[in-house]
Amino acid sequence: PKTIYLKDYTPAPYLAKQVNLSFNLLPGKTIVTSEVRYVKNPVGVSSDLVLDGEEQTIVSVAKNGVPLSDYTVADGQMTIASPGDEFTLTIVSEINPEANTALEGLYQSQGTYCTQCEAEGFRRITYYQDRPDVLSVFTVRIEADAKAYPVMLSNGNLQEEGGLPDGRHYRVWHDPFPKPCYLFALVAGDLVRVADTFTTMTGRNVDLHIYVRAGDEGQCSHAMESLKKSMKWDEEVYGREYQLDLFNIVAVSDFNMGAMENTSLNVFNTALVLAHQETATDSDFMSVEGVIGHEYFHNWTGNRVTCRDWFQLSLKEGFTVFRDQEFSADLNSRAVQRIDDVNGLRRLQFPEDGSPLAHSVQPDQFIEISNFYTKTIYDKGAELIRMQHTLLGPQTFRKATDLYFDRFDGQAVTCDDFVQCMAEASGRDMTQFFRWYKQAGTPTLVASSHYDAAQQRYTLSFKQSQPETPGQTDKQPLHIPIAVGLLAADGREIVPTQVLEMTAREQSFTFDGIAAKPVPSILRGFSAPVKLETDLSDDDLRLLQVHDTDGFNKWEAGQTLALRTIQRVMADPQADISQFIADVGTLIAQGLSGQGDKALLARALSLPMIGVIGQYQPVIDPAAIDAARSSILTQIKRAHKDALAALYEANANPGEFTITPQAMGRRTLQAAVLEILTTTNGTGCAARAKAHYDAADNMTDRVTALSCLSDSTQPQRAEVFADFYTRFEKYPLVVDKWFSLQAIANREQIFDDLASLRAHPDFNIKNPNRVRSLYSAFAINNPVKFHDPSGKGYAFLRDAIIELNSINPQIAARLVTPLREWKRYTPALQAQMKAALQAVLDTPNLSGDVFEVVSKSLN
Ligand code: HT7
Ligand code: ZN
Repeated sequence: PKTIYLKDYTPAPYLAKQVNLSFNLLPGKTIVTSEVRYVKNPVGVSSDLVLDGEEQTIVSVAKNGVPLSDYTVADGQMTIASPGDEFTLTIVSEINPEANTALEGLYQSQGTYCTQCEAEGFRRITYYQDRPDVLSVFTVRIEADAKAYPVMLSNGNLQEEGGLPDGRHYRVWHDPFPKPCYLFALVAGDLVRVADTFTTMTGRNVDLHIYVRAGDEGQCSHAMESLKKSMKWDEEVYGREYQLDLFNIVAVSDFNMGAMENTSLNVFNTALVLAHQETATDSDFMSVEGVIGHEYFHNWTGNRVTCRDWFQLSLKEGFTVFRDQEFSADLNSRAVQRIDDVNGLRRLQFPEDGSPLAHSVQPDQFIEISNFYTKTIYDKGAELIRMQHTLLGPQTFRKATDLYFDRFDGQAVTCDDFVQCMAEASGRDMTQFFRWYKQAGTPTLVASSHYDAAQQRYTLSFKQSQPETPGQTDKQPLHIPIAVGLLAADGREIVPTQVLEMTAREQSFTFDGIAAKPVPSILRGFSAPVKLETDLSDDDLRLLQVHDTDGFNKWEAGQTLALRTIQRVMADPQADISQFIADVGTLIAQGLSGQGDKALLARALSLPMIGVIGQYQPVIDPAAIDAARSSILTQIKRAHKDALAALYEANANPGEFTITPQAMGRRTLQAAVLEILTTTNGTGCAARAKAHYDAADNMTDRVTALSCLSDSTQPQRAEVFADFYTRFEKYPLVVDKWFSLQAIANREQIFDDLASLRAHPDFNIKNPNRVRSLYSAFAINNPVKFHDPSGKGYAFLRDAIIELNSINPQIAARLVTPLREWKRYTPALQAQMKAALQAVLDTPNLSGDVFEVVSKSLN
């Protein structure tokens, strides 16, 4: 496989003025006719036209209507030497969507034709310059059997439709906005439509259509409401209006990722559209809202202004994640949103940044771009935008984004262009800030403090350091925004949040007029994606946990105390942790008094997950972490059993389902309490969890009960899992949950359970959601059994990667993720993880996708 370098970028040799595509959808084959008007690019460096194309049979090629044979095809590219300054090229080719299990290009999902062209799927449809900087106006004609495929959609507006002989029909779609081919989409199937409208800020009416399979139309209202909220939010917060008269969303069951932002024809994984209280959890409802927002926001950040090349992927993804996070924060609880986002970053992006696959937000090289849809590009990328927002402040940031949209609408640009707009709008020099885009690895920030009573002066000192990452040894200091507030010993805030700008490796900041030694609240709102080390005492943290005005840092103080406690118990299982246990009692009492936000209390009562704790260990031993964590949970339960039971009852289901933040907060608090109450997995625990299941009138409560029973060996476990399956076997997304909730079980029989699940008639290796529900759930959310000393967990994953390599290389490559960080584990586990990776690498006919991640992991 070939490595592609950012430094080798050159503009496309030809511009595509107009693209006419015609699809004849036939049983067993699809005939694609592509007619493109090419014009030589004045800034192009070559005169040869080089078109990308894969997995298709060329039927004919013609230039200006005259058959052409003077071209070569090799290594997935067609080259036509010096074809002239302006000409029309017509290529007819044949593809086979029914046989396409990679789910890239044109494929079928349960009989519905659909496309996935980002990043390089368009080349599986026709020969074209498959790169994001070639923008063109597309007209698309689709022809198919009218009965089997009554719905036929593409981007833009419907221009023409009609009947044809032999029961066939056609539709012509035209998208007036030039776009790169990765935003092209086509859907044809027998789907039902849910319709609504939105009136834009200038009074235009936009038709909103969601297409789903018959029977699913009752599960679309949350997605539709989320779409309307997204459209309004983008107008209010960014001044961005939708430009076309129609916005379509289509939900399909077989999809490699969550969703795709194709212009005016978003294609979604059903998991991120369908939501009903009976079948979707609160967390599903939140994900639907967030991803509907995310794809809609791409209309401006990705589509109207797109990427020059795939090294700029974070230009659209980082910015759009930041936008969807802020959208969700505005609609729900800002502190809860931030806690969940940071938890995700620490659990999934920090490990990536510390692994052999660490890469910068604007990478310099890749082999397979689909492997670069990573937590770093998305979530660290969003943190980079957030820091710019923090540094500039909301008004100047808005000025800068206005400038960005005005200047680059209709263009394909770079991350440098974005940051330049930040610099121009603010008058700041952002050169040093740009290092965040180029340097991989999570920086460490060490904070210390000094109080000078005589001078009434308080000094905060910081040291920053960047770890070495593959190919990057010489790291320069970063420009780090550190949001800080100061509290007095009685908990009063004496200095409200201010942003300190750190630019040197070591830097101090002074606060004058401070009458007594304060307690600092550092990195409020997690103002930079760093690992923070402070010299705060346990008492300082306890003060912050109670009094900090910053919701994120209030929670963070409690988590730091929990981490310290876990570390103490890991070092000495008999360690005295009575103070920590007593503090948890205070939190429970607070909950019983009805004070405070329930969602925040639920998070405060939850110990950090094993994956997060591992990030703070020099060598990760999941079983040892789990033992300490379980011992603490058991002590909490024993000490506060009655209070916890009372808190559980006080938050019982009131019998009326809503998805307001308050109702979700109540459910999540009850779930956190039930998790502690059932932690010992005895008979009483199982009875409690079953009672929770029996009282449930919604999926959130059912999943809570199942997850509390998952590790159990009591008879109620089998009863409840069987009932759940029988009730919901017709709902694939719920069956996914049934698979996952068993795959995460930390119990002896797990490897037998996994084998039965793999052999279950509902398991389908070709469906990515089902694969994720078994394999990713196990490998990511069952750290103890995945890292079982027998190596059986690694072998289970290894076999799936090898099987999927030839079926769906993108999904196979993603499954490698939990093995990448092998060097962080104990020597015994390392050896087994490495052996599993090596076995994959030794597999014949390894796809480029899998080869890249496995070979880099082993480096
Ligand atoms: N922009 C979309 C990316 C995407 C994708 C990438 C590779 C393979 C399959 C894919 N499906 C969608 C998703 C997004 O970030 O909005
Ligand atoms: Zn995106």
